[in-house]
Amino acid sequence: MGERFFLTTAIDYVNGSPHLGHAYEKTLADALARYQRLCGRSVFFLSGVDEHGQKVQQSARALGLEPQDFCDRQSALFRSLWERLDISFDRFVRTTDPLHKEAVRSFLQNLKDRDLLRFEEHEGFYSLRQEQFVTEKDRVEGRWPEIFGEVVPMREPNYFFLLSRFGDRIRSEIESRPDWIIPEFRRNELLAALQRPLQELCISRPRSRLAWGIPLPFDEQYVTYVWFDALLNYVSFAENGDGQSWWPADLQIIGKDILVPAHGVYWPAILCALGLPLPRRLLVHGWWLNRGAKMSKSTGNAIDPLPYLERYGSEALRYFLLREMTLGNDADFSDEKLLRRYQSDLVNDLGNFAHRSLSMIARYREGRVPGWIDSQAGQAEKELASAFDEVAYRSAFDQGDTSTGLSVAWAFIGQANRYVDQAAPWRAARSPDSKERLDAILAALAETLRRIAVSIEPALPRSSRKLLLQLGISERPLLSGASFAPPRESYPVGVPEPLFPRIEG
Ligand code: ME8
Repeated sequence: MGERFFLTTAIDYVNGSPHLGHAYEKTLADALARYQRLCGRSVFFLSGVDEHGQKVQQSARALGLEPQDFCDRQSALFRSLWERLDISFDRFVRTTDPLHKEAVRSFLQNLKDRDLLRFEEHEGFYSLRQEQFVTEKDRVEGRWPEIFGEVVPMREPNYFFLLSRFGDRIRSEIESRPDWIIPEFRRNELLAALQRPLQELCISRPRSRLAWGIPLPFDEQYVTYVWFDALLNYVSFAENGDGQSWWPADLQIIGKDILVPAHGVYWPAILCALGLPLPRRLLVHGWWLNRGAKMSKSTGNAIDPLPYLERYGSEALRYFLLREMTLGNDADFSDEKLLRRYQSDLVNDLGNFAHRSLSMIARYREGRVPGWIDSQAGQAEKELASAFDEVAYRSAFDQGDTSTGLSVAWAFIGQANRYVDQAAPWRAARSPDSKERLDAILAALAETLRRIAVSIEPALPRSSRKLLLQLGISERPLLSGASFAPPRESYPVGVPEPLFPRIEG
């Protein structure tokens, strides 16, 4: 077993259906998990759904369903979408899992035993949408920000986690880790937020008001605050079939709306309180927008990935999401952009190169790639051999930057297509004196196709596998095998079949 890599995603609320924003995050995590496997690491990829809380209870009621039945139905919806998108998680979290409920209860008991919880009456304001107490300080120009939805006055005795005790500690932990958050400007935002004194965190909700949650182990009249429950999934599910915890995570992927305070303040404080290490890194992505507005369940402008999956297939949707979003920023989704990427990058660049290469091998050498002879390589083959910038590719994927990583792979594909045009194997095929030249070109093409298949694996796992199988390779690819090393013996390849059918606009 090689080095280990543990990565997690946010767990999605099941009160609505999965939308394109959720699909992006899971695809991003999947591409990075596949990249780590490509580097030879042993990967544990954890993802799942967040099933408790008021919003879930309300949505279930609105449909006349029991919350558990509603969660079963919704979770299946998320899972089946991730299967269609080839999301290769190793474990799927459901916070209603008895294992998780027991773990949360024991964490709470631990905090209680160590006097890190206080029971007191709290009088203030409560955001119904965020399911949390808010304070006067949260008002912007006298008004409650829209993200809070309806805010009502509330007076209620509750349990509070003594968050303020951990402010200095988490500030210094984060200050000492310059690359703890990607991108860096998010780290600055978090450090700015940590300059203010921390309020204690209310971690309970009275059962009389909210029945759908994990009961506190020491007071059954209360259930656990949904965020406290949800964050703990990362440690309660951190076991990957080997009986050991993989915590701390190497990478936690989340959207920008849940950095401050959830993953940047509450989560490190909870970990410190439990004596557990912080995650090694957080990757904070931006939002997919629909005509400039964040898509979300509550505003009803969410884009359903299904029709796009049906029209373009999972590979195209994955590629588009990974390529089009600049890491950390927001991006506007549009049908035209997706169609453009599909036609130019997938049909014309990748599909075309694969098809031309395999067709020429079929036509000129009856489907056998000629064995490679070093002395036959000319300048053009040497340039092609060094055309894949593996260092740039690795450094982009190591930073979670799939867009740059894929642009490196596509620069290589572009070079491969130019090589075909310049080497013009059809000309060599017409001249009986050029047999050796044609052999060298065809062997270089097959080898280039193999390297391309390796480099696209994180984003396009199906196409990668199809191409490798056509080249007679069934083993799992490794990035260490992406350098130019064409076989010296001749070998047979499969019949070319189009990877990406043309779609009319
Ligand atoms: O926040 N574009 O769940 P959630 C990109 N259950 N990403 C988006 C997005 C968009 N338009 N909309 C949402 C929750 N996301 C909690 C998480 S983790 C312990 C608990 C991202 O269903 C969002 O940023 O509202 C988050 O990372 C994830 O989808 C789940 O959002």
